Amino acid sequence: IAFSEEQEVLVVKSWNAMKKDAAALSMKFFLRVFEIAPSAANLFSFLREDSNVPLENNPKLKKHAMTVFVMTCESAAQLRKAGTVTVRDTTLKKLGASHNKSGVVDEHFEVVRFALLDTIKEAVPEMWGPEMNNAWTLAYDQLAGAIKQEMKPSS
Ligand code: HEM
Ligand code: ISQ
Repeated sequence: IAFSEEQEVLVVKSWNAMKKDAAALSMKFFLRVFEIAPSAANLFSFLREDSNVPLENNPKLKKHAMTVFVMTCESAAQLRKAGTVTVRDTTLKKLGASHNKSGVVDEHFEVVRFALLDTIKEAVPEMWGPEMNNAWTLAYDQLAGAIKQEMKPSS
């Protein structure tokens, strides 16, 4: 994995600074996805079911957003130590299967990456810069690539 020690330091440093605000940041992250791609909301069963509740008050969304944000950040922070992509509480195989079933396509991963980078940039503006952007992009792309790999029908 082409993830350098410097990049690991940047990711771990910013994740440590964001951790305490993970709940609020997760919500921002999720809502940002739907700002960029409103139609992506149709992919989520708990949004289809509770479509009359405002997005930001949907309790399932809150819990879900937090899981995804923490999973993505921890996977990034672990990347060098583990030597490969790892996820907490589940497997890449399960993630691949569920995302496939939900109708997620490659373009969605770019929307989520954009929303993630935007959220981090807003959370730690004093740390943000091209190196931080590159480090998070690389870490996210490894995780997204691993999930996409498991989404292929052959795997
Ligand atoms: C479900 C993580 C990318 C849409 C989930 C779950 C997790 C997760 C942990 C819940 C468990 C499961 O259903 O397996 C991630 C991570 C991603 C990623 C770590 C990228 C690195 C995406 C993208 C989309 C997406 C790009 C499309 C916008 C969904 C949907 C569900 C889901 C629709 C099912 C929600 C439901 O109806 O219950 N994701 N996800 N995910 N994700 Fe993602
Ligand atoms: C990916 N999968 C499930 C939920 C998500 C919420 C926000 C951003 C990405 C996500």
